[in-house]
Amino acid sequence: MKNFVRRPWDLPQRLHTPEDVYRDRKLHRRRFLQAMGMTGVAAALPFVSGCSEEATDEQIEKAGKADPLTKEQAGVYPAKRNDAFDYGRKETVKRDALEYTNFYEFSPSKDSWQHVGAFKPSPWNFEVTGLCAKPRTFDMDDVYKRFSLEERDYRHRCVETWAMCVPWTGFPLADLLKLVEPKKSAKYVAFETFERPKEAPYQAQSSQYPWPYQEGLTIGEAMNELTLLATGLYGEPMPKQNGAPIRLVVPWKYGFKGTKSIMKIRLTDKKPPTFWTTVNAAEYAFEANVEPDVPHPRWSQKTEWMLGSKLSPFDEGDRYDSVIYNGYGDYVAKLYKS
Ligand SMILES: Nc1nc2c(c(=O)[nH]1)N[C@H]1C(S)=C(S)[C@@H](COP(=O)(O)O)O[C@H]1N2
Ligand SMILES: [Mo]
Repeated sequence: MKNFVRRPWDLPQRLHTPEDVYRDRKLHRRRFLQAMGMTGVAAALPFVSGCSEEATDEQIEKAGKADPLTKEQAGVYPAKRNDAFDYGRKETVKRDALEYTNFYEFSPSKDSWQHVGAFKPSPWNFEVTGLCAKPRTFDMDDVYKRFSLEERDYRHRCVETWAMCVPWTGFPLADLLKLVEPKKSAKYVAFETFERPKEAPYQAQSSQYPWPYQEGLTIGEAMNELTLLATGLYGEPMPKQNGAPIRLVVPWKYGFKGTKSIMKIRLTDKKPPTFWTTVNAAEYAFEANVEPDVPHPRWSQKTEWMLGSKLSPFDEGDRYDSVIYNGYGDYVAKLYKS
């Protein structure tokens, strides 16, 4: 939990946070206090809450930073923005997207940035295999040299109902698949991450889970122009906790499809097993498109809340109605017409 009211001896937040963010947070704080019935005199009390020290933006950024930029990377960031995409909402504050993440290999509690210290995302190779004419292995310098990277503003929707709007740096997965020349028989693409219990503490602790994390798409979904392999976030190389050095981004599907830290891409004729369908098929389907009218067995999917907008678990946050295909129907609805 966060400190909602700073103590007199703390550095004022505005000294290390851009002014608009600071103003935003103050607004949220006021709303929270109002929701708790603490207005007027009570809101002026300096010790309303204070469970633990709030990390600074710098601490969070530093914890997630991979190695210094290589020559190849340095030329890439920030990549040219693709203006065809915009959120239609306010961009999520960087700090919030780096602080609150799902990356079970490190932690089941959204705080992976605190547990990625031993993770080594470079050097990094990933192989592309299976039903294709030219299987091959890429290292990250290959990726930076061979593909044309761009920045895209995408909405992201987690199956747990939180959402964010963030600028990814990446390139269409289709560009990579074309290079390896998929065979006609390839109907699915499977993605797999690492198995490194020495670097990933929760992977070491939770042998009941079917590591390594795996996901899959149909070949049509994988070739769709929206589907990205992302190497960066907010104009910089991908923070460790967001999936360094390369991850999948599939913005019309629930976030768990977006495999982080990919080590294998495999073309196959069979629907691949996936991490969450193996853990709980009744709750996490293979297709996993954002569909507001299809409730999760334990909660409604009709609305979503924006990361960074809740100041306590009791706060509603900024809520929006969820949209079919997360609003990307123009690009993908055709995939699901039978
Ligand atoms: N390897 C791996 N990839 C993963 C996950 C994970 O636990 N492990 N979590 C998924 C889930 S549930 C979501 S919502 C997104 C979150 O991406 P973000 O933390 O960068 O916002 O990553 C997905 N990719
Ligand atoms: Mo998620």
